[in-house]
Parts: sequence; C-alpha cells; structure tokens
Amino acid sequence: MPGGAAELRINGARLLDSIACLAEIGATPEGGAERLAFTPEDGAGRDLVRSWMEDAGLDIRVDGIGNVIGRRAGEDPDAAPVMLGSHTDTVGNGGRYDGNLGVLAALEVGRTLNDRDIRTRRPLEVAIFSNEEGSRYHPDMLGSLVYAGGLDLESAWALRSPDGTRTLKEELEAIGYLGEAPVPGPVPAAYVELHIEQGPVLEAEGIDFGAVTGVQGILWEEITLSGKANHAGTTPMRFRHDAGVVAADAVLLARQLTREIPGQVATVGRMSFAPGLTNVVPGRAVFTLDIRNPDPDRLRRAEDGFFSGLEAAAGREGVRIERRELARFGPAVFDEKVIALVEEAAAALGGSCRRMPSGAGHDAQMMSRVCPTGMVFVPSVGGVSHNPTEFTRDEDVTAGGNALLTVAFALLKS
Ligand code: HGY
Ligand code: MN
Ligand code: MN
Repeated sequence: MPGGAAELRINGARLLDSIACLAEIGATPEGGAERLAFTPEDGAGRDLVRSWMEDAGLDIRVDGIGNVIGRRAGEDPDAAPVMLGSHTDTVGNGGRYDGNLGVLAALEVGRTLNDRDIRTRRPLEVAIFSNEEGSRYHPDMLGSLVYAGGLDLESAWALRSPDGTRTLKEELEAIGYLGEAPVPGPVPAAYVELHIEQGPVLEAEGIDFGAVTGVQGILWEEITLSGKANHAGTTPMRFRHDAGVVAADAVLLARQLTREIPGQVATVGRMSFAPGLTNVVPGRAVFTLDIRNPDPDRLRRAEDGFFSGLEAAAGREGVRIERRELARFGPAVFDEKVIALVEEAAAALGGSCRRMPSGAGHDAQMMSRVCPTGMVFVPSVGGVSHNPTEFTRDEDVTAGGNALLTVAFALLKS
C-alpha cells in the first residue's frame, strides 16, 4: 500500500474541473446553477455524477427515495463503510458549491485512492442524497431523512409537487431514480460531509477550516391567512378583513423576535396575495416561515411568540389562520471523535481551524441520527450562499478536499 496519509493529497484541479462541469447543468446567467429536486435538471446532474462514479469503479445503488450511493470495496467485506456525501440539488437560482462540493470531494477521495492503488480496510461510500434543499418538496434533507429512517418511503412518495399535479414518486420515476435499494439504508461506520460554510465566520476570522459541532434546530411552516376580498376604493377601512395587512405584520413580527431571542434567525421567504390585483383588498395571503435556533427552548419560545402575535394581528383584522408544518427538526450534535479528526486533519494540513455550529441544515444532520457524524467547513467568500454569486476560493476547495481525504483515510483504516 504505497503512501500513507502524510503524503496523501487529492487532485485539486480534477475536483475544481468536476465542480465546473456539474455547474453547467442548470447553469444560470449569473454563474450559478439551478437543479431543483426531481426536475429534469436534477436528473441530468445525477446522471453526470453517477457516470463519474462508474468511471471510478464504484458499485452504484439507487434507493427508493433516489439516493445514489457508489461503493468502493474494502479489504474487509464485512466492515461497515465510511460514507462521504452531500447533495446535488440546488435552491432556485442557487450557487455551484452548496452540496456539490461535498459530493464531488467525496468522489475525489475515491479517485485519489484509486490513483494511488490504496486498499482500505473499510469500504468507502460516496452518497448523493435526494432533495436536501426542500425547495419543491418538504421537508428539506428528505433523502437523508428517509435513509436514516426518519420518514417512511410511502409518505415521502405521496408528497405532491408544488402545483399538485404529480407525486414525488412519479417525478422520481420520470428522472429514472426510483431505485430498488432498501430504505432505511445500511448504517455506515461513520459519515463525514465537506460543505461550504454559507456564512461569514471563517472568512471574517481568517480561519481555514470549520470543525462543525452540530446543526441548529429548525421549523418551517406555510401559513394561509383568509380575510375577505373587497373593493379597494369603496370598502371603508373599518370594514376590511385584509389578509395582506396581517401578512405584513407577520414579516415584521418575525424580525422583532430575532431582536428579543438570543441566537434566533427568522425568514419569510415566500409570500403571495390573492387575487393579487391593484384594486382588490387581498382576501388571502400565503407565506412561509423559517425560524431556527441552536437552543430548542429558545426555538420553542420563538414559535410561541410568533403565533401568539399573529393570532392577535389576525384577530384585529378578522382574518383566519391556517398552519401547515413543512419541517421540524431539533438540533443535531456531531460526534466528538469525528470533530477531533477534523481538527487533526486541519493541523496536519497546516491550516487553522475552529469549532462551530452550522446555521444551515445538512444531510449530516440526518446521518447523525444513525452513526458517528461530522462535517468540514471551508470559507464562503462574503458569507454568501443560496445565491448565484456563492463562491469559495480554489485553494479552499482543494484544502477542503484534502481535509475530507485525511479524515476519511483515518476512518477507513479504523
Ligand atoms: O435550509 C437549509 O439550511 C438547507 O440549505 N437545506
Ligand atoms: Mn447544502
Ligand atoms: Mn442549501
């Protein structure tokens, strides 16, 4: 077995090239990518990465929720694998690194072991998890949630497309990823995910790597407000039941909570009025709420505070509230051993490192339910993500790949 971890480095140019090639699928004018889960673009992105997995000699399996897992055999066929992965679906008008870096760096680990003809005790598995973003189907992290046994396949298959015309199962079939492999999936010995930080911390502190300690709790809801459509000119203000006004209150209420509750973030990302005409008082408003906090008690306080405030605003306006929960996940805590391996990898690579929680959700959040899990963060320029200008410097991409390789190699030998 030529070479040990000390000399083991990925082919950074190959990883960067893979990122650039994948970004051409669903490419957007501003240099980002859009491959919404279970759309033809998502299917094409999977097809491309799957072909690279096959070229690398990985044995491919596709499970019932469309997760694609490529396996590189280990010397001990009975040993549980080390799984590396992330996602290749994106948000609308998203970036080229979110998720894609983690999948392609995982593949690069396999390619590097192949280049050096290194056999490992444990098998290596490279995973593309379905619908991490939750842009069209909820909840997010759906593929890894099903893989980890957090949602049954029938319920996931029955989810309906945003326009209600198709089921998730029909869309999976349409893109050729309604697989046979069983879920919940086999439990790995460990799961490690490389991801861009998607926030400003590493860049601001001039730190090379994040050793991620866990993921904050999250609640997503879709709220429908029903008032009374009426004439914008003739309806006296005191007679109005304006769903739009209550929706506006909701946005400001969400922001106010973040001023009152430590560590609280809140976002109203989508809002629509009906009938949505200049001269009609909005009879209906639909909006989404995304609230997150690393502390579960504070997250609950934010949820209670938001909805009691919304009830009061709706009561004043004579508007009715309907709630639909889209995602609710408690905070995830990563494995101390894996976190320490990330810190050791950073040191071995001569990089600086800090422990930090993740503000974003990740597939690692779900895999931490079933096996020792950790993540490696690399800096996001300007802290920007979920935006076509999302950028991570080439040297940080390569460093992240080497950190993932170093952590994986230690686990593959264990
Ligand atoms: O919403 C999130 O944090 C992730 O991008 N799905
Ligand atoms: Mn992601
Ligand atoms: Mn994302």
